[in-house]
Amino acid sequence: MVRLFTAIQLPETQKEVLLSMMGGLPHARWQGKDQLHLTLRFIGEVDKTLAEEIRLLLFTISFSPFHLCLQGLGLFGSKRKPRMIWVGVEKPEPVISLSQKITNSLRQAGLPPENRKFKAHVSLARIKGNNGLKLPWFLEEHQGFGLDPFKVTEFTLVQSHLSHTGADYKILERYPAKGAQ
Ligand code: 2AM
Repeated sequence: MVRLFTAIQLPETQKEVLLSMMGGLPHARWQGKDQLHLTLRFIGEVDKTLAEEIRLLLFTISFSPFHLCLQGLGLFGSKRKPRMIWVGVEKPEPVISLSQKITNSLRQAGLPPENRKFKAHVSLARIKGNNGLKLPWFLEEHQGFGLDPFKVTEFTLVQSHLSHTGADYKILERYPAKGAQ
């Protein structure tokens, strides 16, 4: 079995800025540089035959290049028990549209849509335990945060290996936007 998801990879310069924000929060497990990405659709565990079918099927998706602007911080989980700190996307419509195209295409391989509503984000840190007053401080500190837009010219199919040290991601395939080959 292989654990798959589709994602937009971030330029090195954007990752460097995100890395520079990390720190100062007890109980936060920050994402490493190679773990930073924007998930378009989580697929999960599939057998190797289906994985190959998915790899080929995703080539049928047609999308135009678009600009993506990472902006703002948010939390998953409740206010009292936050699970994750993430960076959001300004004007996420093209990302949502691409995610929907992937979901529609994956139906042809018999994969139902995800239960949870899609929220365009880049995960920064998983939070374990109580951060006390530090988390509001962190959010306050980075209020108004935003990066320069970058051009998305492809999306990727990624394999995830889970281990006790965290997730290790390997890009299996790249799918260029129209005119970006
Ligand atoms: P996250 O960043 O919000 O945790 C690989 O696991 C990627 O797929 C992660 O970026 C993760 O999102 C995302 N993902 C979405 N749904 C998932 C799920 N049900 N289980 C694990 N990862 C999921």
